[in-house]
Amino acid sequence: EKNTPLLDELEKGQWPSFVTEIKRAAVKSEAAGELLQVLERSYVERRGHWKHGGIVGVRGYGGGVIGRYVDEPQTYPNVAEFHTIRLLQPSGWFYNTQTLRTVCDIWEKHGSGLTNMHGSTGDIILLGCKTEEIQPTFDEFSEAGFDLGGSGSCLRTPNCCVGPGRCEHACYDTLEACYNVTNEFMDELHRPMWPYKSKIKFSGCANDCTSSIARSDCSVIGTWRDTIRIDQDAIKAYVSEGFDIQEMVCDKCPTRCLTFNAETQELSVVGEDCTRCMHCINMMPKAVQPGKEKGATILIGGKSTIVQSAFMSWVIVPFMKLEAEDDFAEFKDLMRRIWEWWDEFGKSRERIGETIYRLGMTKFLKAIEVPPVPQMVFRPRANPYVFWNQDDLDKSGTALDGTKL
Ligand code: SRM
Ligand code: SF4
Repeated sequence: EKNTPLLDELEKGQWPSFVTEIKRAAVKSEAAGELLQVLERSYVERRGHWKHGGIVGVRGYGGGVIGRYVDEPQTYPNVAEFHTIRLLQPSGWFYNTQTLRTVCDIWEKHGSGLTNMHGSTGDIILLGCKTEEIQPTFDEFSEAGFDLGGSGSCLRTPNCCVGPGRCEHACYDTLEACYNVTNEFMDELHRPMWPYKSKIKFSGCANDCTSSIARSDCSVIGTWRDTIRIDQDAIKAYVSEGFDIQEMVCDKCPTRCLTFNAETQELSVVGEDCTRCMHCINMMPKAVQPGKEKGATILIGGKSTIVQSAFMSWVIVPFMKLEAEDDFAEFKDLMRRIWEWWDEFGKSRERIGETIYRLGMTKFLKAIEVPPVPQMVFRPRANPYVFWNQDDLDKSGTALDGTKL
């Protein structure tokens, strides 16, 4: 066992440590052992030792494997090639233990044994594969019922919230939608052909547990078309427990569409003013539920920071039903029209949101044959990750970290 004093420090905090996990893997895997050495050295020298790129992959596919090489292969022969393989995850990350064992067994046989379950797009990530082992790894996973995930300028692995699998808020079956749409677009997923990547995420309601609005080019967010349902007996039960409905719910409703009558202890809503934000439902799940006519809002353009800064996606279809195969067909048609326009006009490394930003929403809507409606947002909000609280500001208008505002 080699000395890794800096990595050892990382095991001392209160959270489970990736260092501990890599050390456990190193008992069986020489690659994992060498990975610890490379990492320790990077902390000492304060520089990385990984090179990125190179064409590696499996027959018939263009993406799914990302090339990684260490910059001193003679010193670290076991991680000289340390490629990453992405596998499509099951919707909602539901596995039985037998499936998990299969994943681990195949991966220990062919690779470093290290995984990242799950990567932040959603895939099963297998870390550290030699070039010669990529095809045999894929073949065996393929036999076991798995397929490669997305990487490069293609559709990335679609992802969904746990939805009706465990959550009463779900306004459509996110698991089915994700599975159905992923299967339809296998070609787009496996063969990079676009200006850059494109992501779809499915959230069952406006709580948006996949953070689709900030992390996907197309966000599919559950909603309802009619009015929230209120159970007045359950409202009274909340009151009797000492819950302050006026302060905690009505005063925090963004459109002030709720009224609580303290005398009758009844809650009422002006349906057309409600923006379906989920606040009242989150606060009183036993008393308030979504309406009955459920579906999803389709939003476009979310992404991270490069080219034009971070965008949050914005509404293009306020309501679409997502139940029957016909509904899914409508969604898939829409996606095809969107990608066709972007493929024609998008510049290299430009996400769809950035192409719309550059050329204008009018041109985009015309091309995808979606009529303008008032629910559409004028333009995306930028910087979804940066929030300033009053406490963070001092009187001179400088943030505590020194940034001039
Ligand atoms: Fe990412 C680039 C890893 C999820 C936005 N991302 C990269 C590169 C290629 C950067 C690099 O050279 O190191 C990484 C390659 C990794 C490798 O060698 O395997 C990389 N991104 C990852 C993963 C593996 C991190 C993780 O461990 O979870 C995630 C994919 C795992 C998976 O498939 O499950 C991963 N990347 C994301 C997400 C989150 C998401 O998908 O929900 C984002 C924000 C959403 C988005 O796409 O905008 C994201 N990655 C980026 C971007 C910025 C794109 C943009 O248009 O602004 C880049 C490009 C860059 O930084 O130059 C990038
Ligand atoms: Fe439940 Fe909504 Fe979160 Fe999905 S996004 S898990 S439906 S709260």
